[in-house]
Amino acid sequence: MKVNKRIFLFLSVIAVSVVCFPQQVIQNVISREKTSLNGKWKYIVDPYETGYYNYRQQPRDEENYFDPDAIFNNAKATDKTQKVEYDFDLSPTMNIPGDWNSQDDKLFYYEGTVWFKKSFDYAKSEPGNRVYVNFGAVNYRADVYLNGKKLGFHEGGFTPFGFEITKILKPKDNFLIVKVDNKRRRDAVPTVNADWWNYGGITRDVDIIETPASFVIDYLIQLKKDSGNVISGYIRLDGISVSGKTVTLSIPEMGFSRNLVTDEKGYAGFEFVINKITYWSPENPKLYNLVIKNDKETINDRIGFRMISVKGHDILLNGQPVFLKGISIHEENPLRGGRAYCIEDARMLLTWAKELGCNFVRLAHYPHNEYMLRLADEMGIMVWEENPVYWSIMFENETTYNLAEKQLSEMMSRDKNRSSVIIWSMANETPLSNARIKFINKLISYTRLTDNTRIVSAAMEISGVEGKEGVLTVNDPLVESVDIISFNEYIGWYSGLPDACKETTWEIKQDKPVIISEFGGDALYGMHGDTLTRWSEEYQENLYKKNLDMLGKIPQLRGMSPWILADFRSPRRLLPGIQDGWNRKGLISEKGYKKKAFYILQKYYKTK
Ligand code: GCB
Repeated sequence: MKVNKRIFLFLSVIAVSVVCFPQQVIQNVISREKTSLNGKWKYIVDPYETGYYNYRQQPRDEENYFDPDAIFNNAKATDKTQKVEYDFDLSPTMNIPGDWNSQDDKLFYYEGTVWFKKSFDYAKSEPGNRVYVNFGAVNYRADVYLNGKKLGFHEGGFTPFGFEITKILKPKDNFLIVKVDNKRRRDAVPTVNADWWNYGGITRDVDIIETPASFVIDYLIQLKKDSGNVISGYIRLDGISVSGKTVTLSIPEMGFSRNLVTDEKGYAGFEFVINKITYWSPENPKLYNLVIKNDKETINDRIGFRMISVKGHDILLNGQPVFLKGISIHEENPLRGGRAYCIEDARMLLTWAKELGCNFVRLAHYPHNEYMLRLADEMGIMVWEENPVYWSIMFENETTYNLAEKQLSEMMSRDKNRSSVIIWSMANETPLSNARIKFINKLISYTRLTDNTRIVSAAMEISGVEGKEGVLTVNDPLVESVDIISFNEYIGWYSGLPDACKETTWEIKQDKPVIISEFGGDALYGMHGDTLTRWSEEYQENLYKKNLDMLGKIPQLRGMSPWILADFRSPRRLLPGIQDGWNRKGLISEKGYKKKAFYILQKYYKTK
């Protein structure tokens, strides 16, 4: 291959910039001034990453010349002698947001690189304004280019990121190109093995956000820890002159309004006493309008105020003991067989949870889209949010730790204003080792330092008590570090038959509340048999009955989130005619039909 020839052919266009732009996470993207880039995007499937690596396997975005073979350059042959081996204009389109697996049959099992392109014009409403591009999430790694310039990359499939594009944006004919790569990696978070579909693509909203030269990039507002009437938080400006600015914060319904003056970093903390607050709760999910006014911008949000804590065996919501009637949920719309991404998907899933009688959901096993949290706020559903530290990630690897902490911090940053979020979960079913306990304890320290108002937990595993037949416990040093002891148990499915529940007792010595973060078993909707026939609805129904009887005897039991609301896709589930690529532990089938066990749990929750 002769690189020189290529340079010659495209001499008219000079060097690509490799400077990356800082990543910025903007608080409350949903209610900002924005232009959606959702809709049809062109895409090119590139399994060998030809558009990214040259034939010496060097990234083309590190070359110091214009390379037409670099797909992010969106090159076009301009005379008959030229050769360009791709063409977005001749390529198919796909809906964004949306995973590629459910939109193109050829990509159902695909794990690799797909390039996406969106062209757009953009006229700023004021010349001095700044402009950002924001992605709700891209699974798993995104390399982002605008008009041939690299904006940067983001790793982690479930959290938002964005870049400022003020200097590159043109009024006409911008082309935004994203290289999306969902190859699983041993050192990534999550790692190569997980029990869910590795949906690839730009799976959440893409927006252009326009802001004044200095703008409120972030804010926090909540009840101060251990206080029922002190509202505290901060606002933070970003821009060139952020010092000494006045920003007004008001909650009209409380008759509250205050001017905050920023320090030299653009930060203004606040703390004020409000004596009459209607607390947010599942029974009365009261949200207050919050208005933040800064010079030329107004930001609106809806905020609930509530206290959550643990005391002895109890979980206290606004000072009162509460039982978490929950269900686990994957971010999937089973009816569509793809990633859930919009408010309608969220409404379907959370309405099912409400019908079941839930006041709590566990959003497993990674941060779900923001609509879920906002709707949970509105519907009065408490939420467990989870970092994708799942099974056997590389606990001894520093890169892996950094990736885990980054995703945790992005999740916490996005959802810190949601009253529905009561629990930050660090991990799920991770194998005991020194490296792992160090890793998770470090995440816990990070979490507590960042947010002292919520509860910390992790889904742990169980083991037998030595010398005591049929007695189970949680023998994991993590029980000392978490606020709530949560564990997954599969008695009647992975261990023994449902009747084994009758012979099982629990010995949990810590004076902490206990949540069963998972239990359950598979059933194919419409398959019937006796209570011993695997995969039948009757088996699952009986398994629920027996487990609920057994778990009810744990004195510290303060909640549960059985596995799982609806059947979900998993490449690990291979049994033809029954699983066909679906994990069948749903209480609702992939077509939306309720299985018998649904009604058992619903009845149980009525008594709670
Ligand atoms: C578990 C995992 C969950 C699986 C589930 C199952 O323990 O936490 O991700 O999907 O079991 O169905 O086996």
